[in-house]
Amino acid sequence: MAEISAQPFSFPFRKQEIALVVIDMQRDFAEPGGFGASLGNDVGRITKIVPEVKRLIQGFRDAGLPVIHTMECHRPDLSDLPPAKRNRGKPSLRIGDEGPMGRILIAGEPGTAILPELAPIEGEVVIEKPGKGAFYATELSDVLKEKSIKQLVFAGVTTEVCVQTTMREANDRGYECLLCVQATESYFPEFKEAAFAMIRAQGAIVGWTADIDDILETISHA
Ligand code: C5J
Repeated sequence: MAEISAQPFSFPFRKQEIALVVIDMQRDFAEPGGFGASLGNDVGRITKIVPEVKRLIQGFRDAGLPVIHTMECHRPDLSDLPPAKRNRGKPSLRIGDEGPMGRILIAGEPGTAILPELAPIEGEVVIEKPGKGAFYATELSDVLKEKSIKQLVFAGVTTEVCVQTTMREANDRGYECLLCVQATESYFPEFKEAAFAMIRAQGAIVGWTADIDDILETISHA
């Protein structure tokens, strides 16, 4: 069986069962004036990984493997936004407020869109999610079942929030999860490293981590 060189040990690669999930590569997390910046974060950290995320997506497309994108966003009437989420912290702009790129994290607004360099192409699934995890209140489980997917490679932002939450949700649902080290980022470098360590500890208790070139190398021979 083909393997991807990974930590804490090789990831068993099954071509018919694998998909890439790109988490929340949205303008709201990567550009000034968006949600990430409103929380006081350095969004420049996120834009730096765009070329690597693009390379990973292209590798999956070239290998004929599915790519799934997620977007953290809410309905314009905020009916899927619990007050506990809207009121959390002291951002300069709250979810639903009008910002320089439209209403913060609201479906259909310019700032909520996926970065143009990473835009989904025809046929790729886009999951709109109101939570940090991509399984909560979405159709993701049904999509994966319908495609007989059992292995998920993860990219996107932020490592310790939406990426790790989704990996944990997926792990509990029986998916084998692999996080691409170069294609994920956090506003906090120490949290990114801690997330990698937590994921692969105790014999891959949540999943695996791997370098992008090792992933691309294996899938290119698929
Ligand atoms: C956050 C995310 N950090 N996509 N969202 O609020 O990680």
